[in-house]
Amino acid sequence: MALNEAQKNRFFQDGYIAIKNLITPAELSTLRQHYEDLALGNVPNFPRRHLSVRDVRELTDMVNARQTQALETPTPHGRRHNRRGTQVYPKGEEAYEAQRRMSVKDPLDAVVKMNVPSRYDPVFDSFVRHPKIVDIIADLMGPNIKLYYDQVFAKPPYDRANRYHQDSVFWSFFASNFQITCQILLDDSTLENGCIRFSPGSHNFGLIDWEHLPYILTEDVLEKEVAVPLKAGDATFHHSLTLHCSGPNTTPCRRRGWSIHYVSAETRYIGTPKETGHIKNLGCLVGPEPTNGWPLIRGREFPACV
Ligand SMILES: O=C(O)CCC(=O)C(=O)O
Repeated sequence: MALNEAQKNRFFQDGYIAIKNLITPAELSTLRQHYEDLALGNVPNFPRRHLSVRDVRELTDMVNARQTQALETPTPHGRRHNRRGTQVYPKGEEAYEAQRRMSVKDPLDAVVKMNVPSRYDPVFDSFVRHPKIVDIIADLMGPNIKLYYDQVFAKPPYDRANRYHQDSVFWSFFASNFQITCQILLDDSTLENGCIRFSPGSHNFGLIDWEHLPYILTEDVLEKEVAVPLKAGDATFHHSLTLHCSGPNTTPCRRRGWSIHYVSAETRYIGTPKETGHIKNLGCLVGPEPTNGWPLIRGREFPACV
């Protein structure tokens, strides 16, 4: 057992736990080096479509803004949050609009997100299978574990806040709403550079769609929000129903968090044809179809499941 009873209880009570020093400084520096190789195009088979870079996203934002102008003006939502349409996000990004539009000197600072590094890099792959992570997942989820997906939230200098969400809202093709994300910090995360923030106990609210989100994020719920600043090499583990967000990066330094999303191998896949097409494009399958298509990390597979 990797977690003690108190840690397990805390995960199921709050919907998340933080683990200090999950990886060693040497492991951290290897991961950073391999991240750089992927990001800078030194890994020839890594498709560029798996990288979101700032310029492209800013353009996309501008197009979206034109289409949803009525929703774009933020209004206060509690003391420390704003609301844009039905989206609730930490305050503070507005002050950094000009810095966000400045061109970057270091190409790594253009990266907003990297998708599925574990599919293309043996070091990332070895970590998604590493007992020090998988033992914790097994303690919380059971012995049969698959990898759904992994992604690096790179949060470049002056990047925007990440809105409040439940991961399960994006994953309706799974018949269960219990997946677990392990996020390993590749840089120190602080209140200033947009550390992750959780709404403790919110995994007990059930699945909440976007339309209803602002009505669950009431003043009393938002007041209980817990920001979790961590050192590089530390990690958080969170339930896929736990409401979470991250603040804007108000600093000139990036804040990378590598999120590894695990799913129980006993989870039925119920995706529509459209979702199945989307999943095939994501590049996270090892089989031809989503049913029995995701990489087995530990234990065994089940019929009609992932
Ligand atoms: O790092 C972030 O900003 C957000 C992370 C997140 O939403 C996740 O890992 O599910």
